[in-house]
Amino acid sequence: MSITLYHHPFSRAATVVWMLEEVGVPYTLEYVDIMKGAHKAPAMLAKNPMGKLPVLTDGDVVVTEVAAIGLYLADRYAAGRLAPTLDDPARGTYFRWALFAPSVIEPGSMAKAAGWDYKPGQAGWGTHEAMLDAIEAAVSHGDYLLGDRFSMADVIFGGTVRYMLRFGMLPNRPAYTAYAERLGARPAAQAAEAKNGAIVAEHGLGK
Ligand SMILES: N[C@@H](CCC(=O)N[C@@H](CS)C(=O)NCC(=O)O)C(=O)O
Repeated sequence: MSITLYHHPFSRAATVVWMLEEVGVPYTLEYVDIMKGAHKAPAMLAKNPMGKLPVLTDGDVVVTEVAAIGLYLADRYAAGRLAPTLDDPARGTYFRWALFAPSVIEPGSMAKAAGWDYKPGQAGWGTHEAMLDAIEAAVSHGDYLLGDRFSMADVIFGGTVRYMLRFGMLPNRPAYTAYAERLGARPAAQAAEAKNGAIVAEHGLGK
């Protein structure tokens, strides 16, 4: 099997590079020029009808959605290390926070930023304040979401938190920033940042 990540450094694919570095499997990065609409080309739409990045292929398997990609990679290549094993009750907490990122943090932050009018009891992401408190609770039981054990849930959830802190989409609560700093200090996170940065430089994107 060979892994290819269809990638642009200014997209959520940047977080998938961090995932791949944590997993430690060989992979190829395929640059997709989203500025020129290359993610909407027929060959890309055949892989992801949403016309969005990231897209990861592993042999004939196509995986989209950042959280799904992370959970897939951890189960397939790092079971028991980055994903709790099937019989480990920690899997409950692992899935809980991994899926909280795309189903609550992302739409909740978007709703807040765009000033959407919605009913918190009907919208799955609830109130913004409750979401902020839930994030704080999740990162306050130890260094990581599973306590002292780092997992792929931290890359999924933590990747979202790090991104949103960087762009001012979450308030700088001390528990958030301490968690983000712990994650950013990981060698795999730094290796990913270097790879993403090299691609920014190679394509002259930083100007
Ligand atoms: N739910 C998707 C979101 C993917 C997404 O929105 N990707 C953005 C880049 S971060 C994109 O491709 N935007 C370009 C577009 O929609 O045209 C995921 O978690 O992967």
